[in-house]
Amino acid sequence: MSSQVSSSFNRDQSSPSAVDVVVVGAGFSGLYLLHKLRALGMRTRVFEGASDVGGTWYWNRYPGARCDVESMQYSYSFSDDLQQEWRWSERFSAQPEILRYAEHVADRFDLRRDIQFDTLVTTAHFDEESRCWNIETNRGDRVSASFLIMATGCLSSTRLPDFKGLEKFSGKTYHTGNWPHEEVDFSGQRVGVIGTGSSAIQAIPVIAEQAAQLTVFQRTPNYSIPSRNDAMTPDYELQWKSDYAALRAEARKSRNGVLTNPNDVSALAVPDAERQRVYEARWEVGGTYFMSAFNDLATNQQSNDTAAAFVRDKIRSIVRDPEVAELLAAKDYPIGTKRICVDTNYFETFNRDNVTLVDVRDAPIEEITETGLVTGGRSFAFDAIVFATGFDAMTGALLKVDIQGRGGLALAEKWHAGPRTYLGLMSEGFPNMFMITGPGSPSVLSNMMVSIQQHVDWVVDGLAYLRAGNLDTIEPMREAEDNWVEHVNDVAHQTLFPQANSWYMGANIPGKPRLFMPYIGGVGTYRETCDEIAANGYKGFYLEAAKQREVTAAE
Ligand code: FAD
Ligand code: N01
Repeated sequence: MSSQVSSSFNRDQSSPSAVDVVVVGAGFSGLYLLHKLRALGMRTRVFEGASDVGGTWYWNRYPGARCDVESMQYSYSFSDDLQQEWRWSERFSAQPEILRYAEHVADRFDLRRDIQFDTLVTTAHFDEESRCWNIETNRGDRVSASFLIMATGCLSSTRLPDFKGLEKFSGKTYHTGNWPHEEVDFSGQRVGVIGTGSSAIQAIPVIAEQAAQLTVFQRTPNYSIPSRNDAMTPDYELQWKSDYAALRAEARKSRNGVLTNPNDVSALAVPDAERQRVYEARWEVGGTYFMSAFNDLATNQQSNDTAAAFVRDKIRSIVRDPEVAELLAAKDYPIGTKRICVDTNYFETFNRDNVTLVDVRDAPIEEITETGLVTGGRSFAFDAIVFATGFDAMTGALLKVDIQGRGGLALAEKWHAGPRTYLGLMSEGFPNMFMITGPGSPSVLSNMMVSIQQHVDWVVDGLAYLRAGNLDTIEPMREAEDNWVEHVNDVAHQTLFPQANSWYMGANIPGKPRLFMPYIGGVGTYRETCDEIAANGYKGFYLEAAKQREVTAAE
């Protein structure tokens, strides 16, 4: 005779509006969560604002959108059947293929039946008496859940600057992060692109091939490395698939969740010629591997200067007009401290006759007019304007929801001076609410597929632990959280990252507290910390015994 606790947390099992877990978001995080929670027997309901799965890859349909972590690595590892059967057609796959992959995962694991699409979660309040989250949506749903998991994405809340006169423009406007589903044809058009971040750098070369005239408005130049994207070769695919388990395990232990063949040597420890040779070799391979050329590019200004100078020289060698080349060459922040970009023919595009670069650093865009925009006293006329102006990253989607924890404390209020979390997974005062790849975790500094799966596994294992121990509440201790926030900050300040006005620092959103949000201690180290904490009975968390939860006896 053995005894086991009921598989369910929520005591109100008869009501369809009472579930064990509500998951918000059906991107790669939400999909994997649902799969795992089901396997644990949790009654789970997923809400998603979009009309289908895919998250980032549902929304970012702009021309040229693709991943910059190789597809053999930017994919789920939780199912060997899945990773063996799926075939990527390119080294860095394009958005339509990544979206098809997300759809395939939803079909293969029969996930859609528990996802309610076209529905935004607007409110989530913790009820201390029932120890449940009361959740409301913009479609009038009211659900009570024992656990709330925010899988809302770090780059899902688009940012459109508050340009004067925006509503006056009579042409078409687009945001890269909320691109239409129907094909956009720029043929014969005069197009303006505002922004030169990763999205713009991918979109500009493709738009330039279509448009009659393309004008790019640049406030801050970006460092970009050629992707050298190519068709997937059977050999390369086999190399990965024949050793997937070991390679994925290595990625999990690595610094960024990607196998980049890191060179464990300082850039200053080698002669100039050797350093140049290493950079050339990485430039030829392409992609973010470049940033692993030496072990101190993120921490030593002098080392970083050598990499930055190399990329600037490359830009000068590609772009024929020396003035344009100088404008495109980033000079006032260390390379990599704004998210490094990866491109296909970005700098080359400025050699085209139909492409013009306009520097708006000293002469900001004054206003959008009926026919175009005005900057530095000059007017530009357009048929279409593309805003490649980014996201309210890491905290934007979380704080759009009216989240209230113990005592009615609003998350926005608690985080008014910046996000405070324990491990980037939970925040004190908000029991039973988890964040996937939240601020304070490696998240956006990593191969997100690795970080997403690590978080989902940790959270779902945690729920299994609670259930096995007849516990129903988990919440970080204030001291553990304070120590973690301090640690995240300390580690960030051992690097050059805080120097840049990046979205990592919240610097792209007026009024947003300026602090480095992700955890830069490394994916492998972070995983060890999380695992140790779990192995030590969830050290730093309060765990509370279940209230009157039914215990069923079973043979
Ligand atoms: P998302 O994919 O952002 O999904 C979150 C979902 O939550 C969205 O669908 C959103 O609609 C939904 N949602 C949010 N709020 C609510 C609400 N209140 N109610 C209901 N639904 C809500 N990462 C990499 O590691 N490698 C890459 O190469 C890479 N390329 C990228 C390219 C682009 C263009 C962008 C924008 C990001 C890229 N990223 C990349 C980061 C990418 O966001 C992650 O890799 C990953 O897709 C995130 O998955 P997610 O499920 O956590 O979040
Ligand atoms: O956004 P961004 P993004 N006037 O914030 C400019 C991931 N991603 O969508 O730098 C003029 O980087 C702004 O200028 P400045 C990746 O993590 C990955 O491009 O603030 N310009 C900047 O140039 C990435 O980092 C891929 O001075 C204005 C641009 O808009 C993240 O998503 C592809 C302005 C915004 O750049 C976000 O990238 C795409 C104004 N008022 C995205 N306001 C891959 O390849 C803003 N800008 C994997």
